[in-house]
Parts: sequence; structure tokens; C-alpha cells
Amino acid sequence: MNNLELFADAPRRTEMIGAQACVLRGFALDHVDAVLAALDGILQAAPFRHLVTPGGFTMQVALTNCGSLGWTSDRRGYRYTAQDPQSGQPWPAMPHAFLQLARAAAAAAGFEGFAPDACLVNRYAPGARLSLHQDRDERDYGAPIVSVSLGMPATFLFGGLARTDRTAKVPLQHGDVVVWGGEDRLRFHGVSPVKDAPHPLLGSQRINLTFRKAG
Ligand code: MD3
Ligand code: FE
Repeated sequence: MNNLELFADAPRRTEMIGAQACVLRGFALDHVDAVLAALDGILQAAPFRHLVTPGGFTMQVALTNCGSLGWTSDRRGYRYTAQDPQSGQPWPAMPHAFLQLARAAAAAAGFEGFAPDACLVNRYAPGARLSLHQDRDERDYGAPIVSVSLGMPATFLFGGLARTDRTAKVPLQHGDVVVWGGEDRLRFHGVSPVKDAPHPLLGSQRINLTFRKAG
């Protein structure tokens, strides 16, 4: 009997980090094999890349997308596009394994019927960080956001509605899923520099999947 089977029936811990924000500890663990296999296919068509912000800085986090819309940035601004600007092709389709995980996590957090049309895939190498920001390029702030952490652990910074509000530190491990909705949807957030602690499955990287309803 392997670990997965031993823990299959254990209650998964849910931690509230806001009125409508929660961490589902280990929720993605039994989806990881299917998700990583699907990710390989996405990366063949749309490899990770480092984008430039409108301010001219190159992002430390590398990213790609799948789904009918993908988030991108260049000197002209941030936006969602139907095509990958690097290939001119539509973004890879959202794999079934991704959708299934995102819908199940949203439902477990009380958001039934989540229908994401965009999945942003972020890759952190050791030392990479994501500075404090809001996600406000989506059309409908009524839909939740589901975030899946894989690989090396990280400290998520969870702020308030103003950039200067104090931030709470939330440690995130491989397999943790965070769901944000309602009043917590527009909170400032970021990720502290990721420490190099190689993960057995993913090595020296942290991968985060962020599911959104963008269009
Ligand atoms: C909290 N990514 O891609 S998880 C991002 O771990 C992003 O890669 C982080 O922030 C990461 O934009 C954090 C996702 C997340 C997304 C939206 C949020 C956290 C959020 C909206 C409100 C509060
Ligand atoms: Fe964000």
C-alpha cells in the first residue's frame, strides 16, 4: 500500500485565510501525475518564457498559458489574448485533468460551477519572486481564482485592498490549492523569493497553475 492509498480517506485540511479565501492542503496530490503529464504537452507547444512588463522589467517568473485565453505582457501593457504571441497559434487547449482539478477545488471551497477559460502556468527558479500586485485584467471579478502549487515550497504574501496594507505570510507546499473569491479577489498578493530546496518530482523549480475566468 503506497502513501496515496494510506491517506486517500484522510480528511483534507481546509484553512481560511480570508472571508472568502482558503487553502486546501494537499488537495492536488492525487491529481499530480495527470496534471504533470498534461503540462508536458502544453510546454511543447507553448514553452515557458520571461515576459517584459510595461515598465521595461523582465519578469523573474517564467510563464505560459493554456485555455481559450492566455495572460501576456509587453511594453504596451498587460492583457489576455487568444493566441500565443510567440507562435501566433492559439494557446494549447485546457487539458481535462486541469479542468477537473480546478472545478473540484472550487466546489470544495464553496464555488460551484467554476468554468475557467484561462490557466496561467508560472515557473519559479530558485531566488525568483513575484512582487505585490492585484489581478485585475479579468472581465468578471465575480468568479473565483484557483491556484495550485507544485514542486518547491514557497511563501505566499497575502495583503489587503491597498498596496501598503500589511501582508500575511502563507506557506504553500507541493499539492496545496488556494481558492480566492468575493471580497478577497482583489487583494494585493505576491510570492517571496523561492529558496532552493529541490523537490523529488520537480527538482529545483516551483510551478503554479492559476485558473481564472478571464473573458
Ligand atoms: C490572491 N501567482 O500569477 S497564486 C499570478 O504563486 C499570481 O504564482 C502567484 O499571483 C503564484 O498572478 C500566486 C494566485 C493568486 C491569484 C489571484 C489572486 C492569488 C490571489 C487574487 C487575489 C488574491
Ligand atoms: Fe496574481
